[in-house]
Amino acid sequence: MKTFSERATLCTNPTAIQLLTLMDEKKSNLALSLDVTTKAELLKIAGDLGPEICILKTHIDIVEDFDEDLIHQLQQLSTQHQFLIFEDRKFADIGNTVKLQYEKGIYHISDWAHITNAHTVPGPGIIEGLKQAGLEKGRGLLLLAEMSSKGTLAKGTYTQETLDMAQAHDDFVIGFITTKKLLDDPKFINLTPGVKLKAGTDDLGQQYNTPEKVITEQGSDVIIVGRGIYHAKDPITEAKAYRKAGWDAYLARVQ
Ligand code: 6AU
Repeated sequence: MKTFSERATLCTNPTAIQLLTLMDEKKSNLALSLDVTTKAELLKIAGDLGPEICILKTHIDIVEDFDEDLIHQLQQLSTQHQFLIFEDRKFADIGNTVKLQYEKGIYHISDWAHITNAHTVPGPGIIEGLKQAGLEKGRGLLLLAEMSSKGTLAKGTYTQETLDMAQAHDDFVIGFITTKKLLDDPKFINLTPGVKLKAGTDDLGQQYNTPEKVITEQGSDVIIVGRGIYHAKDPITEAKAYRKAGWDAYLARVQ
Protein backbone atom coordinates (compact mmCIF):
# COMPACT_ATOMS: atom_id res chain seq x y z
CA MET A 1 0.00 0.00 0.00
CA LYS A 2 1.49 3.37 -1.06
CA THR A 3 1.86 6.28 1.36
CA PHE A 4 0.28 9.65 0.59
CA SER A 5 3.63 11.14 -0.45
CA GLU A 6 4.36 8.18 -2.74
CA ARG A 7 0.97 8.71 -4.33
CA ALA A 8 1.79 12.41 -4.83
CA THR A 9 4.53 11.46 -7.29
CA LEU A 10 1.91 9.81 -9.54
CA CYS A 11 -0.27 12.93 -9.83
CA THR A 12 -0.09 15.84 -12.26
CA ASN A 13 -2.69 18.10 -10.65
CA PRO A 14 -0.85 20.59 -8.38
CA THR A 15 -3.61 20.58 -5.75
CA ALA A 16 -3.55 16.78 -5.52
CA ILE A 17 0.24 16.86 -5.12
CA GLN A 18 0.02 19.58 -2.48
CA LEU A 19 -2.68 17.78 -0.49
CA LEU A 20 -1.03 14.35 -0.52
CA THR A 21 2.33 15.87 0.40
CA LEU A 22 1.02 18.03 3.21
CA MET A 23 -0.98 15.16 4.75
CA ASP A 24 2.20 13.13 5.22
CA GLU A 25 4.23 16.14 6.38
CA LYS A 26 1.58 17.27 8.83
CA LYS A 27 0.47 13.74 9.78
CA SER A 28 -3.17 14.70 9.40
CA ASN A 29 -5.92 13.28 7.20
CA LEU A 30 -8.58 15.27 9.00
CA ALA A 31 -10.79 17.65 7.02
CA LEU A 32 -12.81 20.00 9.19
CA SER A 33 -16.28 20.76 7.88
CA LEU A 34 -16.93 24.16 9.39
CA ASP A 35 -20.64 24.71 8.79
CA VAL A 36 -21.03 27.86 10.89
CA THR A 37 -22.93 30.95 9.84
CA THR A 38 -20.86 33.94 10.97
CA LYS A 39 -17.51 35.26 9.84
CA ALA A 40 -16.29 35.56 13.44
CA GLU A 41 -17.05 31.91 14.29
CA LEU A 42 -15.55 30.66 11.04
CA LEU A 43 -12.29 32.55 11.56
CA LYS A 44 -12.03 31.75 15.27
CA ILE A 45 -12.46 28.00 14.85
CA ALA A 46 -10.33 27.89 11.68
CA GLY A 47 -7.55 29.66 13.57
CA ASP A 48 -7.83 27.41 16.62
CA LEU A 49 -8.01 24.13 14.70
CA GLY A 50 -5.82 25.02 11.70
CA PRO A 51 -2.77 23.21 13.16
CA GLU A 52 -4.72 19.91 13.30
CA ILE A 53 -6.23 19.70 9.81
CA CYS A 54 -5.23 19.07 6.20
CA ILE A 55 -8.39 20.68 4.76
CA LEU A 56 -10.81 23.35 5.89
CA LYS A 57 -14.16 22.72 4.22
CA THR A 58 -16.51 25.66 3.85
CA HIS A 59 -20.12 26.25 2.81
CA ILE A 60 -19.45 29.89 2.02
CA ASP A 61 -23.09 30.63 1.12
CA ILE A 62 -24.31 30.00 4.70
CA VAL A 63 -22.17 32.81 6.14
CA GLU A 64 -24.55 35.66 7.00
CA ASP A 65 -21.94 38.43 7.03
CA PHE A 66 -19.74 37.25 4.16
CA ASP A 67 -17.28 39.79 2.80
CA GLU A 68 -14.02 39.81 0.83
CA ASP A 69 -12.02 40.18 4.02
CA LEU A 70 -13.26 36.77 5.19
CA ILE A 71 -11.63 35.17 2.14
CA HIS A 72 -8.47 37.18 2.68
CA GLN A 73 -8.23 36.01 6.30
CA LEU A 74 -9.00 32.37 5.42
CA GLN A 75 -6.19 32.47 2.85
CA GLN A 76 -3.82 33.81 5.49
CA LEU A 77 -4.80 31.01 7.89
CA SER A 78 -4.37 28.46 5.11
CA THR A 79 -0.78 29.63 4.52
CA GLN A 80 0.02 30.01 8.21
CA HIS A 81 -1.26 26.57 9.25
CA GLN A 82 -0.71 24.68 5.97
CA PHE A 83 -4.19 23.47 5.11
CA LEU A 84 -6.13 23.60 1.84
CA ILE A 85 -9.51 25.27 1.43
CA PHE A 86 -12.34 23.14 0.03
CA GLU A 87 -15.53 25.01 -0.88
CA ASP A 88 -18.24 22.35 -0.69
CA ARG A 89 -20.34 23.96 -3.47
CA LYS A 90 -21.70 20.71 -4.95
CA PHE A 91 -22.13 22.13 -8.45
CA ALA A 92 -24.94 20.38 -10.32
CA ASP A 93 -25.78 22.25 -13.57
CA ILE A 94 -24.71 22.28 -17.23
CA GLY A 95 -21.11 23.17 -18.04
CA ASN A 96 -21.75 26.78 -19.10
CA THR A 97 -23.69 27.59 -15.93
CA VAL A 98 -21.32 25.96 -13.46
CA LYS A 99 -18.38 27.76 -15.04
CA LEU A 100 -20.14 31.07 -14.32
CA GLN A 101 -21.07 29.97 -10.80
CA TYR A 102 -17.46 28.91 -10.13
CA GLU A 103 -15.84 32.13 -11.42
CA LYS A 104 -18.40 34.90 -11.01
CA GLY A 105 -21.13 36.14 -8.67
CA ILE A 106 -20.37 37.28 -5.15
CA TYR A 107 -18.06 34.43 -4.19
CA HIS A 108 -15.56 34.00 -7.07
CA ILE A 109 -14.94 30.48 -5.75
CA SER A 110 -12.28 29.59 -8.32
CA ASP A 111 -10.13 32.48 -7.07
CA TRP A 112 -9.64 31.08 -3.57
CA ALA A 113 -10.88 27.49 -3.13
CA HIS A 114 -8.08 25.00 -3.82
CA ILE A 115 -10.74 22.29 -4.08
CA THR A 116 -14.44 22.20 -4.94
CA ASN A 117 -16.88 19.41 -5.72
CA ALA A 118 -19.60 18.51 -8.19
CA HIS A 119 -22.44 16.09 -8.71
CA THR A 120 -22.26 14.11 -11.95
CA VAL A 121 -25.99 14.06 -12.66
CA PRO A 122 -25.59 16.48 -15.64
CA GLY A 123 -22.93 14.26 -17.30
CA PRO A 124 -19.29 15.09 -18.16
CA GLY A 125 -20.07 18.64 -19.37
CA ILE A 126 -20.09 19.74 -15.74
CA ILE A 127 -16.46 18.67 -15.37
CA GLU A 128 -15.50 20.34 -18.67
CA GLY A 129 -17.15 23.64 -17.63
CA LEU A 130 -15.46 23.73 -14.23
CA LYS A 131 -12.16 22.66 -15.74
CA GLN A 132 -12.18 25.61 -18.16
CA ALA A 133 -12.13 27.93 -15.16
CA GLY A 134 -10.17 25.87 -12.64
CA LEU A 135 -7.37 24.01 -14.40
CA GLU A 136 -5.32 27.09 -15.32
CA LYS A 137 -5.49 28.17 -11.67
CA GLY A 138 -4.20 24.78 -10.53
CA ARG A 139 -7.47 23.87 -8.78
CA GLY A 140 -8.77 20.35 -8.11
CA LEU A 141 -12.26 18.88 -8.36
CA LEU A 142 -13.88 16.11 -6.31
CA LEU A 143 -16.80 14.18 -7.78
CA LEU A 144 -19.61 12.96 -5.53
CA ALA A 145 -19.48 9.23 -6.30
CA GLU A 146 -21.55 8.32 -3.26
CA MET A 147 -23.26 10.23 -0.45
CA SER A 148 -23.41 9.57 3.26
CA SER A 149 -27.14 10.20 3.60
CA LYS A 150 -29.88 7.61 3.97
CA GLY A 151 -31.67 6.76 0.73
CA THR A 152 -29.04 8.34 -1.54
CA LEU A 153 -29.51 7.74 -5.28
CA ALA A 154 -25.75 7.93 -5.87
CA LYS A 155 -25.11 4.19 -6.19
CA GLY A 156 -24.76 1.41 -8.74
CA THR A 157 -24.29 2.57 -12.34
CA TYR A 158 -24.43 6.23 -11.26
CA THR A 159 -21.38 5.65 -9.07
CA GLN A 160 -19.64 3.55 -11.73
CA GLU A 161 -20.15 6.18 -14.44
CA THR A 162 -18.86 8.83 -12.04
CA LEU A 163 -15.61 6.85 -11.71
CA ASP A 164 -15.36 6.65 -15.51
CA MET A 165 -15.82 10.43 -15.82
CA ALA A 166 -13.05 11.00 -13.28
CA GLN A 167 -10.63 8.78 -15.19
CA ALA A 168 -11.36 10.66 -18.40
CA HIS A 169 -10.45 13.96 -16.63
CA ASP A 170 -7.66 12.94 -14.29
CA ASP A 171 -5.79 16.21 -14.85
CA PHE A 172 -8.54 18.10 -12.99
CA VAL A 173 -10.52 15.51 -11.00
CA ILE A 174 -8.38 14.69 -7.95
CA GLY A 175 -10.72 12.32 -6.20
CA PHE A 176 -14.11 11.53 -4.77
CA ILE A 177 -16.59 12.16 -2.05
CA THR A 178 -17.40 8.58 -1.19
CA THR A 179 -18.06 6.27 1.73
CA LYS A 180 -15.18 3.98 0.67
CA LYS A 181 -12.33 3.49 -1.78
CA LEU A 182 -13.98 2.62 -5.10
CA LEU A 183 -11.21 2.75 -7.68
CA ASP A 184 -7.88 0.97 -7.61
CA ASP A 185 -5.93 4.02 -8.80
CA PRO A 186 -3.67 5.70 -6.21
CA LYS A 187 -3.88 9.09 -8.00
CA PHE A 188 -7.42 9.61 -6.76
CA ILE A 189 -7.99 10.83 -3.19
CA ASN A 190 -11.05 9.52 -1.35
CA LEU A 191 -12.76 11.79 1.16
CA THR A 192 -15.51 10.50 3.41
CA PRO A 193 -18.11 12.61 5.22
CA GLY A 194 -20.47 11.23 7.84
CA VAL A 195 -17.73 10.50 10.38
CA LYS A 196 -17.93 10.51 14.17
CA LEU A 197 -16.00 8.72 16.89
CA LYS A 198 -19.26 6.91 17.64
CA ALA A 199 -21.35 5.57 14.74
CA GLY A 200 -24.96 6.79 14.51
CA THR A 201 -27.31 9.14 12.67
CA ASP A 202 -28.73 12.64 12.96
CA ASP A 203 -32.44 13.39 12.60
CA LEU A 204 -32.16 14.51 8.94
CA GLY A 205 -30.75 11.40 7.28
CA GLN A 206 -27.01 11.83 7.95
CA GLN A 207 -25.28 8.50 8.75
CA TYR A 208 -22.04 8.33 10.73
CA ASN A 209 -19.25 5.76 10.68
CA THR A 210 -16.06 5.74 12.75
CA PRO A 211 -12.61 6.77 11.44
CA GLU A 212 -11.38 3.14 11.78
CA LYS A 213 -14.24 1.84 9.70
CA VAL A 214 -13.89 4.36 6.85
CA ILE A 215 -10.07 4.57 6.68
CA THR A 216 -8.79 1.14 7.75
CA GLU A 217 -11.66 -1.11 6.67
CA GLN A 218 -13.13 0.78 3.73
CA GLY A 219 -9.87 2.20 2.35
CA SER A 220 -10.82 5.88 2.27
CA ASP A 221 -8.11 8.52 2.77
CA VAL A 222 -9.56 11.59 4.47
CA ILE A 223 -12.20 11.88 7.18
CA ILE A 224 -14.52 14.89 6.90
CA VAL A 225 -15.81 15.83 10.34
CA GLY A 226 -18.19 18.65 11.17
CA ARG A 227 -20.52 18.61 14.16
CA GLY A 228 -18.46 15.89 15.86
CA ILE A 229 -15.82 18.60 16.36
CA TYR A 230 -17.39 22.06 16.37
CA HIS A 231 -20.34 21.01 18.56
CA ALA A 232 -18.00 19.46 21.14
CA LYS A 233 -17.50 21.23 24.47
CA ASP A 234 -13.81 21.58 23.71
CA PRO A 235 -13.33 21.60 19.92
CA ILE A 236 -9.52 21.75 20.11
CA THR A 237 -9.26 18.58 22.24
CA GLU A 238 -11.88 16.90 20.08
CA ALA A 239 -10.07 17.84 16.85
CA LYS A 240 -6.86 16.33 18.24
CA ALA A 241 -8.76 13.11 19.04
CA TYR A 242 -10.22 12.90 15.52
CA ARG A 243 -6.84 13.71 14.01
CA LYS A 244 -5.20 10.89 15.96
CA ALA A 245 -8.00 8.43 15.18
CA GLY A 246 -7.83 9.27 11.45
CA TRP A 247 -4.04 9.10 11.31
CA ASP A 248 -3.77 5.86 13.32
CA ALA A 249 -6.36 4.32 11.00
CA TYR A 250 -4.28 5.40 7.97
CA LEU A 251 -1.07 3.98 9.49
CA ALA A 252 -2.88 0.71 10.21
CA ARG A 253 -3.77 0.54 6.51
CA VAL A 254 -0.39 1.43 4.98
CA GLN A 255 1.77 -0.60 7.35
O1 6AU B 1 -20.09 15.98 10.14
P1 6AU B 1 -21.37 16.69 9.78
O2 6AU B 1 -22.53 15.75 9.61
O3 6AU B 1 -21.69 17.83 10.70
O4 6AU B 1 -21.13 17.42 8.37
C1 6AU B 1 -20.87 16.72 7.20
C2 6AU B 1 -20.48 17.66 6.08
C3 6AU B 1 -21.58 18.64 5.65
C4 6AU B 1 -22.13 18.04 4.37
O5 6AU B 1 -22.54 19.04 3.45
C5 6AU B 1 -20.96 17.26 3.81
O6 6AU B 1 -20.14 16.90 4.91
N1 6AU B 1 -21.31 16.02 3.07
C6 6AU B 1 -20.86 15.80 1.76
C7 6AU B 1 -19.79 16.53 1.12
C8 6AU B 1 -18.60 16.91 1.81
O7 6AU B 1 -19.78 16.71 -0.08
C9 6AU B 1 -21.38 14.74 1.03
C10 6AU B 1 -22.19 13.78 1.67
O8 6AU B 1 -22.56 12.78 1.08
N2 6AU B 1 -22.50 13.95 2.98
C11 6AU B 1 -22.09 15.04 3.69
O9 6AU B 1 -22.39 15.13 4.89
O10 6AU B 1 -20.96 19.88 5.37
